[in-house]
This record gives sequence, structure tokens and C-alpha cells, in this order.
Amino acid sequence: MKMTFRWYGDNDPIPIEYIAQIPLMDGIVSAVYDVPPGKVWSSESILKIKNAAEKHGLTFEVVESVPVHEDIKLGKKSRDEYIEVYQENIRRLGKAGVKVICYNFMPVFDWLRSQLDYKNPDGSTSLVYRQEQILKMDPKTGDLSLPGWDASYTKEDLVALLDEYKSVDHEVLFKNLKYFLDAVIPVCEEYDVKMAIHPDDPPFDIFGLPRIITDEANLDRFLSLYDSPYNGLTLCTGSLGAGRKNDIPKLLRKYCEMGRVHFVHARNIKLIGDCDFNETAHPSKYGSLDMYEIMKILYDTHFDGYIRPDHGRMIWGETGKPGYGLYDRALGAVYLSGLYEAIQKSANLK
Ligand SMILES: [Mn+2]
Repeated sequence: MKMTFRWYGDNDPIPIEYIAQIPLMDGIVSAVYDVPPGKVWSSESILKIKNAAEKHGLTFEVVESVPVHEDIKLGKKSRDEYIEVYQENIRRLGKAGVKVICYNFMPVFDWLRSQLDYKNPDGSTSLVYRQEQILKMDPKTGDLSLPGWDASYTKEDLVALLDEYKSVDHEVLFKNLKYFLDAVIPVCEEYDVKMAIHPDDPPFDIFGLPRIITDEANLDRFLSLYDSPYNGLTLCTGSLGAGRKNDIPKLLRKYCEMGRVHFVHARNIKLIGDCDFNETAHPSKYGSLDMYEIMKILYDTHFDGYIRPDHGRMIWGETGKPGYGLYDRALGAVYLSGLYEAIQKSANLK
């Protein structure tokens, strides 16, 4: 298991040196962030990240994310040229020593939350999801006050894009995903780069858009679309965990045993009612997930991929990118590493 930490490059308010100072940290997870989806990343930009990591004794072996252009998800004719770009990015990343690419296949919207600065009783703030507030929004009007929504689409663009998705249901989206995998996985095999799809967050349809990386049946189906160890998963405990029927330890064990988990996002959430949740501190005590059990499964299955603490709260007055502050994620990383050491040592005593 290799412990990693997401770093947004030179624009990240957290200096890479601070990440290197977190105990037991192996590497960074990063990406070239100033190139829009569907464009090739320059080798210079990729090597710049690698060099920054290595200068601080860290590895750069996981990319999060290489975004998939909407035309690929929509299955438009133009997808072929965007897939060629994707293949080229895989080659360049492979040559630079990257081993895993995290990506997602969610139409239009990436992760969704109703609030990014929900105040907890202890004064810290968290990202939270309240279905009622989300349902009040109607992106089809083009006016979207969604927190975290980067507004890179104009009102007209968003309406037009949502219109294009009218003909894309779950089946079509699966078909378009298979088309994508058929084209990129052979390149991954050649360059020894593993693809690790991130589950949809939250794992159910929103705004009438289909979401397909949501539960066990769909994960099984996804893996069978292209049966290769290079077609794998980012197992995000918090994203999948928001699905009330998803038994995270069971899914983690199953897919780790199959050798199809390449990257783990470890995050705890507190489930509220049927759909809602709060992101919490990492320890088991605060959320609905048993993090000891999760780390035990990684140990038991000899997981040798990458893990990172996922979102953290904002604590100690820190400001910055919601979910991606230094302090709470660092505490999370050390807590997870501590659990792992304890599990490892007690197993060796037997
Ligand atoms: Mn995640």
C-alpha cells in the first residue's frame, strides 16, 4: 500500500514541501490542470510535476484526473479525435512513470454537494449533501447556483449540452464507455498504466442524467466491459458509501481479491435519512464507515496499489479549496497509516 496526497500543483495553496512533511507519505496525486479536456498534455508539464515530487522525496505515479471529453460520453462522431488525444496522454504519462490514471464517466456534472462549508458543532466545516436543496435547482434553465460548479459553461452551453444528453440513457452510456475502453485499454497495457474509474458521486441519477458507476451490479458490468487488470477501479469509500445498499467492506474485499482496485479514496461520511450525508473526520467514530475494517481488508488482500485520504474538513482556521485543506487530510493520512501499522504488527505476532 502506498500512501499519497492530492496536490493541485503550483496553484495549490499547500506547498509540496508541506506534503512531504506528513509522516509516512509516499507520493502525490496530481494532474496538468491548465489544459482543457480533450487536449494533449505537454511532456514538459508532466515532467514538471514529477520533478517537483522527486525533489521532495515523493513519487508521482497517480494522475487524478485525465478528464473524459463530453463528446466521448455522448458517443458523438467527434469522439474519435478526443480518444486519440486520450491515448496520447496515456503514452506520455506512462513514459513519465505514471502507473494509475483516475477518471470518471459522469455526464456534465462531477461530484455534487449542496453546501461546501456546513458548520459542525466543533466549529470545523464540511461538505454536505442535502437532496432537498439539490432538487430545488433546475440546471435546464441554465441558472445553476451549485456550489463547486465551475461555471465553465455559459447558460446557453449548459442548456444545449443537457439537450444532447436527452438521447443518452444508462444503456447508451454503458455502450459509449465500452467504446472508450476498447480504444484506451490496449494502450494502457502497452504502456503499463492502469485505468481506475471513480464511482459516481453521489451514486444515483441527478438532474435526469444517467449515472452508471454506482453499485455492485454496475461495477461488475463495468469490469466485464473489458476484462483486463488495466481496466480497474478507484474505490472511493465516501462516494460509493452514499449508496444505501452498498456494503463497502464487501465490495472492497471482492474487487481487491479480483486485483481490480488500483487506487483507494479513503473518506468517512455520516449517512442521514435516505439520501443525505455529511463528510466527517476520517476516524470510524465520526461516520458510518468502519475505517479499521477497510484498512484490514487492504492488508488481508495484499493491496499494493495507492491510497489517499479523500476530502477533509476545514479545521484550525484553514481556508482554501473545500475538502482539500492540509490539516484534516494530513490527520486522515496518518490515522490510516497508523491503523495499517497496527493491523500489520498484530498479524505478524500471530
Ligand atoms: Mn473520491
